[in-house]
Amino acid sequence: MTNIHFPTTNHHNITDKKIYKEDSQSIKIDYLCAYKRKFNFKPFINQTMKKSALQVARAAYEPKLPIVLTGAVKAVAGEATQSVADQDAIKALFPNTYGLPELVFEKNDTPTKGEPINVGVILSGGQAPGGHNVISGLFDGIKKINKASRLYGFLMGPGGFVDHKYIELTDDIINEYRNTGGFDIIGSGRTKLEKQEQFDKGLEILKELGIKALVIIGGDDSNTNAAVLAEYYKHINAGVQVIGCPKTIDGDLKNEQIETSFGFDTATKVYSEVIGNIERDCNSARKYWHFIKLMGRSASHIALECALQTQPNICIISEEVEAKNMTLNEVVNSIANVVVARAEQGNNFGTVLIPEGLIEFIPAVKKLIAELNDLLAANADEFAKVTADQQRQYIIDHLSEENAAVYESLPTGVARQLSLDRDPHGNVQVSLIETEKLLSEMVGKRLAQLKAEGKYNGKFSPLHHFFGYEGRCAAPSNFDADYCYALGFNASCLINAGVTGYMSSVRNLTRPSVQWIAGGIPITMMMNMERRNGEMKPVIQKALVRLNGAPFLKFAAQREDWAVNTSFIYPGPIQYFGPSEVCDQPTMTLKYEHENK
Ligand code: FBP
Repeated sequence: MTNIHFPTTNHHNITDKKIYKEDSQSIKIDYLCAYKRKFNFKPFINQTMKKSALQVARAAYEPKLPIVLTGAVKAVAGEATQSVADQDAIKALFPNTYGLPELVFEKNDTPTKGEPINVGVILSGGQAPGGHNVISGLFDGIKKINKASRLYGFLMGPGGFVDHKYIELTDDIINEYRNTGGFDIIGSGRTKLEKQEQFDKGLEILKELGIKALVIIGGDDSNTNAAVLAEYYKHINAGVQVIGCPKTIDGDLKNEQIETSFGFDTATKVYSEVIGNIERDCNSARKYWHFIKLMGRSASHIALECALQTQPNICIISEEVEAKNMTLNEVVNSIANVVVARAEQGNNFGTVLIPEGLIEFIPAVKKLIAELNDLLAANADEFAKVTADQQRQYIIDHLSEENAAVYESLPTGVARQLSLDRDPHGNVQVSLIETEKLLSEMVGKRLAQLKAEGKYNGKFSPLHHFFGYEGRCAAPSNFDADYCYALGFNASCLINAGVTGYMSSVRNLTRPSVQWIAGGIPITMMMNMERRNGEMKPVIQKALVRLNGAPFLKFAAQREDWAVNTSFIYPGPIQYFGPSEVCDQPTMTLKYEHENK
């Protein structure tokens, strides 16, 4: 029986009537759907879920844990830590959780049986393959500590925590979701947890359910919030631990201690498969230039990894554009030059990879966005009253002369997108900006100019693609299935060790999973101060592509060859069963980053 809970003051438990029939290929699960009507959320409620053959086979996959986590563990503490930058400011803001030591789990010869513990879990932000395995690892971990432990999932992200919407995650639910993609077990959301009222409201439900630890599975912003929440609960002696887990397909939540965020592996493999297919089509038809935008709100890790896997003719790396102080026209010219060079060899086709965050990295646009952020934050009420057709002029009138000129020079659609609502964390919603079309249009214009000057005589037919949502919920690769399960299981060990304000850390990831190292990293260690919505805030430092890092250098050493020659690689789909060299490879980014370690 599954208990569903309503956010009423009395918290009536409505016991579901469940009909559960199973045959070899399909499972029908039908739940009384009062719950669905109330929350408009269906974690497999009242759905007929037919399963594909792969889903059925994949359900039987047993993720491999680091060997150390298969028995009793003890937490071994290292030296006290400090934040990556702005130490005084971060220390002052986190007096209770700053400077904690790194932890590594080691085998414990005396097995310890823990007390039952109730734990809450939240999925926060964009989906990433493997989230369900983090939850199943956490579930198995707390049950191993004590069978009477219970896991509660807050619905649709941090909002469910604040609004007291939750579900108890029981064995039968967890088993439905093992090794599956998506976040649909409890849903996800982008509500920003930042206000004391939210923390206090959340604490009410934690107390009511006897929850002693909360696990927040999210990206840099959500883990920043986890650190703030951990600090607050420690400060008020709430008796609740907060643990983070590193999630994001973008790959930008990583550092010396967190080698990669989960989901990056699977998502980049999915995109690389499709890019490879496009390359093969491109090489067969020989008549199109494919402009492919890839997700990755800020950092270009996804584009870079896909380039390493598929060897396209061009891949723009936003961080390089910024470092070289390039203008949009210079980016366009660099693409046009390759189109011309290929046309000279009779090759009027090619592939261009574009990171979705590119526009924000063009230095002039970056300055403009910084001023826009402050302007919109400071004048939010006034701006809300400006009619849609007057907004452009309002912005131009209120910007500095330099930024107003840049704003005016952008295509209207792009300019408008820059001034639209930010996500709750203050980010421009770059996935809505059609950079691939903007660039191909500008390249087309440049080529027309060159043609008029007699410098180009080719044919340019662009096609456009955007890959992002296609990869975020894919069935996790073996790497992500194992990594995520280990992160969740490891989180249960951190809970059992009694710590708070830590991120679950599993390292040594280019080695077989049994050799992975498990432990915890104080979240404050990853923080610095950044300007957000017009104010300086403590945040986890985003990991951008390092231009002196091995993955970028490998790419840079080969890209001229890839540009003119057709050196495409076709990675094909993720393989879940078969030889290890096909099924268990980590990303090239991870491999190259580890090569010299
Ligand atoms: P997270 O940082 O929350 O993991 O999300 C990343 C991402 O997939 C970006 O790549 C993309 O820009 C954004 O989410 C899209 O957001 P939304 O899901 O709200 O459309």
